[in-house]
Amino acid sequence: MASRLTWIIVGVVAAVAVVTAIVGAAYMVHVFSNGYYRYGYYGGYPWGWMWGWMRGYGNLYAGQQPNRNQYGTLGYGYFTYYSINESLNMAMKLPGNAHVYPQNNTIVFTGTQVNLVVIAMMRDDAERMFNATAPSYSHGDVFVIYGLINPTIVVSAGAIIHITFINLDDDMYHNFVITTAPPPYPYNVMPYIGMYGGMGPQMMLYMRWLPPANYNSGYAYGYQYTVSLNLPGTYWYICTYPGHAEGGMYGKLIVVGG
Ligand SMILES: [Cu+2]
Repeated sequence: MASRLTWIIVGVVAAVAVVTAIVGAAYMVHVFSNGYYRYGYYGGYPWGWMWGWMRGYGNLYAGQQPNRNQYGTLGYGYFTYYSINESLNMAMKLPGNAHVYPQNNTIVFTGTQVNLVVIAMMRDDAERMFNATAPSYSHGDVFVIYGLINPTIVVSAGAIIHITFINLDDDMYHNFVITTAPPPYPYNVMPYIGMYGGMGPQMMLYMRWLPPANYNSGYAYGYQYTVSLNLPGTYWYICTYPGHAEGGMYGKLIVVGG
């Protein structure tokens, strides 16, 4: 009788151990495969996934609605892949309601629908490929928008801004985040714009970092989302990867009243 009870206990303990191991392994796969990309703005660590989830940011991934605040709305986001050639074509396909002023490094959009194709790459590559001049504050990586480097973008209040962000850099993570916090930016820009404080006073509309493009396969990571800014004023678009905004990976976004 005693030996039978012993075997039952051993069996139950073994079953619990096996289930724990399977669930634990599955959880770690989930964290490493999804957490890094979804919650890269927390630093890309596995516990960043937990942190984001606990703080209620557990929905920042393709197809769901990340956030909304008094400044505007960040709509549904989609994580996509683009061929590098297609990306360059899109980057130069100027919409009819965009007016480019290269001498002022400014693009003015009229109307209520704004299509913004944004490329991230190294400054020297951008200058060579687009025959453009980067602002003097740019030292490292930059944004290219319709052939201009870190241009000032002017849109109307309430316009629906369709952002297509593509990372064409071959060795760096980048994102495209809109904030009210002005330059100069510190090395670690995320606390500065209120990221760790949730929707802090200077926090705005954000997305995760995108991995570098793969030039061997010819594909790049992209993220599409829509933004609507209701309050006229001066905003900034920045990359939140540590050191990038500090090195000049930012530009001005002006929202004019209707
Ligand atoms: Cu960056």
